[in-house]
Amino acid sequence: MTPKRSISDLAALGGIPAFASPLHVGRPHPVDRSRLLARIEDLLDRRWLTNGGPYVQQLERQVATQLGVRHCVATCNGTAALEIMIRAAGLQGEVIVPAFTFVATPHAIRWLGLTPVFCDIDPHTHAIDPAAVERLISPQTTAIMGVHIWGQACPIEELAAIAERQGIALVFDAAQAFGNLHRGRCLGSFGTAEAVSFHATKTVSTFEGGAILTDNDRLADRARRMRNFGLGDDDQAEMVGTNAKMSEVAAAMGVTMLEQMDDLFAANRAVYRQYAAELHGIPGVQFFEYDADVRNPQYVVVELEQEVIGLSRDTILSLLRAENVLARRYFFPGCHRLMPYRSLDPQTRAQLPVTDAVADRVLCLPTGGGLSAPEVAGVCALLRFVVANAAAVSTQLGKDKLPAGGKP
Ligand code: T4K
Repeated sequence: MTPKRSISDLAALGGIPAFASPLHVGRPHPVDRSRLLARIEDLLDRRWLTNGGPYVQQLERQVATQLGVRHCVATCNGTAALEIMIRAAGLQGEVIVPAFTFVATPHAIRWLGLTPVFCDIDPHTHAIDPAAVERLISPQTTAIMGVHIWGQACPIEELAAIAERQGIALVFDAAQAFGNLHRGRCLGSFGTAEAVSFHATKTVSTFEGGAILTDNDRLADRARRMRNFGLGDDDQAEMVGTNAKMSEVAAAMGVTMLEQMDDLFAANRAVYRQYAAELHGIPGVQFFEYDADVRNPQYVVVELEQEVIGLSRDTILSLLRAENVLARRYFFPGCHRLMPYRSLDPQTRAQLPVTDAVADRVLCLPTGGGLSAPEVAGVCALLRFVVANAAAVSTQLGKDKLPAGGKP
């Protein structure tokens, strides 16, 4: 990293970028190639490439055992897992979801013709606010979909109490949460069902992939059929279905990454702890601290307080990007402000003040495979430098306009 001594060293102001190549959020961890390639050779030799082959079955068994859940139904991605979970659970009408989530959450609901009803979040945990959920229940509500945002458990017990009182289902988008715990129990084993993602950017990856996790035998059986065109045991369609099967090569990747899981989680914890230590005490930079339960702090999240720093989150993002620090403003601007939702229900925006405020402040810093301790130190030093020199940077930027924040 090229150190910064004066603001003219900032790449956005004419200096050399701090990093020669880009630092990403959620860079895939390196997989044990020899083990993966041996498995790929094996599946090629066997000529069984998809449709519930041995690696998919092995992955499903291992995940179910590790998480302590009766059924794991592997799918081609996390979004398909959400869609099949919703349909297999028989949800209809309205489903209450937080707006502060990846857009796949409401899209899965809407794709099936149901209505996502957006809910506000807690300012500290960034998770769905149970008090706000209560206010959104209507006669059309059939479920609450909690999201374990940043991979940390959302308020499961409070949501379960509401769901029971109202006689509605409770399902979870656990896309970011694979392998994490809540009060000693694995996420994926709560509610009627949960859906996880094994996307390339997740610590345990199958390139693309996902799974439905449930203790409900009927739901699991329906989900298995639905992911395979709705076919029953005699190859006849018994219900409407789709093709959401996981391939053998994806499952071979998953089985290999499961073997590495503990080491990968430990690597993420080391990065998270280093960021926590090195960002400590920077005025206006609030570090998101995970519960002690979280084994895999995969996202490193800060909230940047413009009123303290004197620069907006988006200006800081532009400065970082110029330095090859490709931080991300997940999940800006909140799903309620994205199409089609903002036009379907323009009133919602005014009702989600915490989501709006958090979405304007959050920045995810580089994480994932191959990120070195000196690189983390460099990112922290850069952020510290920008904050310390905010007034001068702001004055200079008045003259040199920066491009907008870039990819959210
Ligand atoms: N629900 C929630 C709460 C979710 O967070 C997600 C997915 C879902 C549902 C749906 O699950 P999936 O259907 O995706 O299984 C990423 C991921 O694509 C997405 O899986 C994830 N959440 C979301 C939070 O982030 P993008 O568009 O921001 O990712 P992308 O392609 O920009 O990748 C992020 C960074 O990783 C890049 O800066 C570059 C790096 N990268 C990415 C890929 C794919 C690599 O270095 N190598 C790679 O192969 O959505």
